[in-house]
Amino acid sequence: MIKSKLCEILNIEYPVVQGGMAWIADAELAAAVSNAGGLGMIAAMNSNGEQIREQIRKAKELTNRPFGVNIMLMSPFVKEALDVVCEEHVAVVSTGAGNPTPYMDQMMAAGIKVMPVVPSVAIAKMVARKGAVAVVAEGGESGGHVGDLTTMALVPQVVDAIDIPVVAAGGIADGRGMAAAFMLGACGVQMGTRFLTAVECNVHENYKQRVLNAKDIDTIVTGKRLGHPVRTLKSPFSKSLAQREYDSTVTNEELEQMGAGTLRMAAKEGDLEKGSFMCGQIAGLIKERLTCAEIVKNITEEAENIMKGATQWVK
Ligand code: TUI
Repeated sequence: MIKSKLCEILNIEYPVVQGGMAWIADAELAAAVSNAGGLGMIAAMNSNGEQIREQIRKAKELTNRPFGVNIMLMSPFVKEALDVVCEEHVAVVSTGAGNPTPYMDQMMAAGIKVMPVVPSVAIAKMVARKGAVAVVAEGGESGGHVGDLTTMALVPQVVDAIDIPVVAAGGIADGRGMAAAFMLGACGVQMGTRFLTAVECNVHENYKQRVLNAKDIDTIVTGKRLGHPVRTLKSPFSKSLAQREYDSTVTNEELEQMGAGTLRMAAKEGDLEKGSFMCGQIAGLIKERLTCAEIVKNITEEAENIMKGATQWVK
């Protein structure tokens, strides 16, 4: 049994957090992960306050265990999202795609445990100073909006820089990755791509199939020119976007316009031509559909066995 400080702080059984994937991480997925003993996360993404409230209430009906909400800070509805998570007394809030420090006082005053996703040591230090209970150090192997550093380089540097628990994210989908994260000093893992193909994940079937069929080199990062790099599966859409990024006759506004609504098209409609299939580099490792309970239990047990066996290397 792996018990870490993260389990104590978040009141969970296994140190496994589900990433707050936009258009994908709904109340059903979050509740399934929390019922499995991990920490499920509802993605607030670009939803308005009432839509977020509905998802939170649904999750409360589906689980008695703690769950969280991920607030995407580029959303036009950040203020509404903050008010709703406070009113609904959500146990944990993680943030992504921006600096959450201006919003942390409000959440902490409402008793929420704030666990920001950070792409660098500087932001990790900032949020730790402000009162975060833990941070998720997310490497650029992950899907969606990515930072520059890899998980391998980021996690130990964040661990050394702050004295609150660090959760590793990016490129982790099995017990080997989890054990490696612990060796880097993390005390938990967050996974998104792994939960994409979970039985309880309501993402479109075409999206699941694309993840299950993906090879190691099947993802691409676009959006660097716009200041928000995003990792997706290679597709007709992402390849054409990548091409246009290098075309100086295409304006930034045109590029932004090209991306609008494409994640919804992938997640809800399974549009293989026009959709943006956000996905991490570890997709190549994911070959089966498991329940959230199997994912959480298997990865933790596998990590435990690897860590127990690690003494074989020490003579
Ligand atoms: O946020 C994520 N992953 C995401 S958000 C998202 S929705 C989206 N869709 C289209 C374009 C952009 C976003 C899909 N995937 N992961 C956590 C994360 N946070 N990665 C990087 C960051 C981050 C970046 C900058 C956190 C803080 C930060 O601060 C910069 C600053 O100082 O403002």
